[in-house]
Amino acid sequence: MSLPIDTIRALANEHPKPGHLHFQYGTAGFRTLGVNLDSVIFRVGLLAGLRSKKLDGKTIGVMITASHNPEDDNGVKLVDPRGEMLEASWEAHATALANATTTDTLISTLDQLVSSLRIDLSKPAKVVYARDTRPSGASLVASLEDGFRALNIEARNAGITTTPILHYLVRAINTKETKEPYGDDTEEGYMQKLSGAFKKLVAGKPAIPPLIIDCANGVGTQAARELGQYLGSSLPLVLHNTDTTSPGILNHGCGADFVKTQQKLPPSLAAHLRPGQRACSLDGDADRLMYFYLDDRGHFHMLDGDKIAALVAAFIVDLVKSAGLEEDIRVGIVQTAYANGGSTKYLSERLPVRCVPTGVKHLHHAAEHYNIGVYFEANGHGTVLFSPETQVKLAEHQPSTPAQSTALTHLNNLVQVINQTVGDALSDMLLVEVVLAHRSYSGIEWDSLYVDLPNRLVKVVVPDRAIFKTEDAERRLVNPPGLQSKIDDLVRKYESGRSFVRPSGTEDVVRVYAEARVRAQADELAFRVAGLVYDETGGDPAQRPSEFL
Ligand code: G16
Repeated sequence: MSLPIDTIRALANEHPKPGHLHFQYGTAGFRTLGVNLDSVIFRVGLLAGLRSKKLDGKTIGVMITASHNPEDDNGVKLVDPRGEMLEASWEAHATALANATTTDTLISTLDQLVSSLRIDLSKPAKVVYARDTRPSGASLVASLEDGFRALNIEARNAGITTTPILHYLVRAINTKETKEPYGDDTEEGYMQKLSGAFKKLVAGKPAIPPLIIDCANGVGTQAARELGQYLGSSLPLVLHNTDTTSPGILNHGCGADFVKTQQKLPPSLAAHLRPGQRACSLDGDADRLMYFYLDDRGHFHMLDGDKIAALVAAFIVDLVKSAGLEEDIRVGIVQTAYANGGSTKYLSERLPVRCVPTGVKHLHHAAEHYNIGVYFEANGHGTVLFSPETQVKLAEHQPSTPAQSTALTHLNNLVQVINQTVGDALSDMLLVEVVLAHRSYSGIEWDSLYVDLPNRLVKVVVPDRAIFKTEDAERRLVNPPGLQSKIDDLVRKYESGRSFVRPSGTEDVVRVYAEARVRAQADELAFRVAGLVYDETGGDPAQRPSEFL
């Protein structure tokens, strides 16, 4: 069987590639201004079909979202059959297809892929797809559907939903009628699975006070609303920033990325949050989660992905011990260079900790090496993985005491409440609430597990971020030459100083992270390193990062 060239040609001609643009499948798929993505999304439709055929007709996911980015951006990522990110070797194929300059080169690139990857075109192709609430989403879905039509792909539209729900659906569809079904392959199935396990985990605990959720004016709004109905009084949710239709407000002055990068309360919550009350922010596609609270003096305290990892990992370790399984089950943590030095110290005194490059795909794979792998990026993106063998062990282990039995039941319910396919703000939120309920912690006790080193993240706009190359899990620059030693010289001047520079995978900027013993020093170090980066790339002196200098 060969490619349906005529159909592909006719449809591809309706989605021409803009001549001047180069696209790259990066940290989170393709991501750029929504108006530039028509051809890319059409071609992703084709690629999803090839991927499914290559995997013997397993269902592949396609999510149209730009997550925490501004509203005008959009993007697309592919999801592999177990709900994990697209296999890394296929990222290059995605990039090649996206950059084919004409319909003819697109067809020849497809042909090459089919033969080099030995894809049997007679196999079926199945895809499930969804989008977030961005205004450009509807027309991009139409482009994607043309891609499906071109290859005669059986496609299921999951509508407007969160990234993690799409990942859930992919795994649920592919594990249906297998020995390890992930859940009913519907949004209701997701809600029931998570809320059901949550209710079992908090049964008998004192009533949980209401939790404020900042929905970032994004797609998390409707999912949180629905989840709230399933949870009922087990966890009262109070939703804010729920306007998904007014232009320009998605992720604007709110959401998980705002909280993390600004390290402050979304202004829209100021009138609603009482001292001591817990609140959390989702990002634009609800795969990141940040908690926070105000203390008695009204000071803002952020509980980020590192704090979530510390809270959750310690709880799981205790349960494993109480279940009598500490000799059999090894719990480990995966972080990135952004992890606060305070968290790394706290965690590595208790557990094995690995550092990997930014991007959930790297963390996910590293976490698979543990029996239970807890991975979180500081930005609030993460989850917990229970290896298949561990899940069997937990399901089959015979406890010898009532205490062991209780701990084992909790662990089995955690397996259900956690969305193990990818970081999931709503699932992570339930997980956090479970631990807080079991520990009788407020935000204050949670926050006091360890003290964060003051830190600062700065974006630098440079002419070409591709010249920045890193090594050692992005902790050191190898290019431009000589820049790392200048950074090292600066860092040495600051007590507990640490700084690194990496090109963003989702925005056209270079990111600079710095931390130090005191706030002013962390700020100063960040801006001085940003200045070095700027000078190195020959930017306009008028736009040099100048705060605190
Ligand atoms: C995506 C990835 C995250 C990663 C982030 C980094 O987030 O899924 O794992 O931390 O990009 O972005 P950058 O490379 O720009 O620093 P999201 O939430 O945008 O999908």
